[in-house]
Amino acid sequence: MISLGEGDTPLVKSNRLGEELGVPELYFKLEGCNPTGSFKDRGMVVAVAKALEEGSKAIMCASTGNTSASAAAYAAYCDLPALVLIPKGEVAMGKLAQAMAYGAQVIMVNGNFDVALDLVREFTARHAVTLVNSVNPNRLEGQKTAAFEVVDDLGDAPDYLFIPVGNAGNITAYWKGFKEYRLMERSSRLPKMMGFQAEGAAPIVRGEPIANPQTIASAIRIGNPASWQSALDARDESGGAIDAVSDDEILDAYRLLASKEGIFCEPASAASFAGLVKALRGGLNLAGEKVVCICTGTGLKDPDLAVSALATKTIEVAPTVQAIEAVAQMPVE
Ligand code: AN7
Repeated sequence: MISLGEGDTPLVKSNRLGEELGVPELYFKLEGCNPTGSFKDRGMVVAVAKALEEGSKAIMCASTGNTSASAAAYAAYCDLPALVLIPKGEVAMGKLAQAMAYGAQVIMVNGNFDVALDLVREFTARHAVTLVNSVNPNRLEGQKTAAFEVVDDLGDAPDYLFIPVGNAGNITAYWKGFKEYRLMERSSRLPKMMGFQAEGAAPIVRGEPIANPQTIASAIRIGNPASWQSALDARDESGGAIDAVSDDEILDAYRLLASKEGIFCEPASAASFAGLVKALRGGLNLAGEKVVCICTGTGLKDPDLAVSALATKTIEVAPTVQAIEAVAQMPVE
């Protein structure tokens, strides 16, 4: 009964990178087109609707940024107070600005995301406040709709789905969605699920929690994912893989997506495409396969990183046409 217009995001066919990489059927799902700029809105709308249904008086989450932005927006829309715990100094400016603008109470914790999530679990166990992190199953019910949309748009499930992994809720939700659609005979097959963590925050790949996760992709700076086991299940049941990509690989992917496809996503989002590039370099042949990369959030979330990482030089000129002619880069006439 509530909506800020989440879901129904575009599935865009690659115009350049797919051809260059030998993956002619490559698609990008633009989750940055959701109302708060990330996929979190799909799950948050359901979590908040269910909270209202149960007569909840407040919601709470821990967040690397996007969950807090989304929770704050739906709380504002529904006139519920939102409490958001964020790791101090580790959340991108755009996301912090959103939580503040929507009027959430922002509580900075001296600790990382994993610590903040433990605190939220403890707090919500003691008080009548609804936890809206992805350990709330209603979140995954909402997020699985992205898998439905991919199948609806392609006419069947893709062969491969590449997706970033942080707390591992989203890979769990997609796999649930693909399986349910298959069961309902809306698709004839299931994709291989290819999840990617950042190298310095890759507990699933390493097989143990990481106490002090580090990566430039702050959204997936998570050392002890809540949906760890279900991510392994998605990998194993689908015959896919969960691997790590370095910050350099993430930044290369981030630049390529923007400059060669017109898709400006945030660094964590670029882990999916970085993973695709890595898999191709490792010898995976995707020439005849339908491949979807999930772009989980918009690049505008982290403008500081964009300006520093892209390091494109800007030019200053006098306000004359001649000065512009002297510097303009254009095809020769
Ligand atoms: C852009 O906002 O965990 O594996 O607290 O913001 O489902 O955690 C965000 C995660 C990928 C990873 N891409 O998804 C949070 C948070 C973006 C993200 C992920 C996140 P999950």
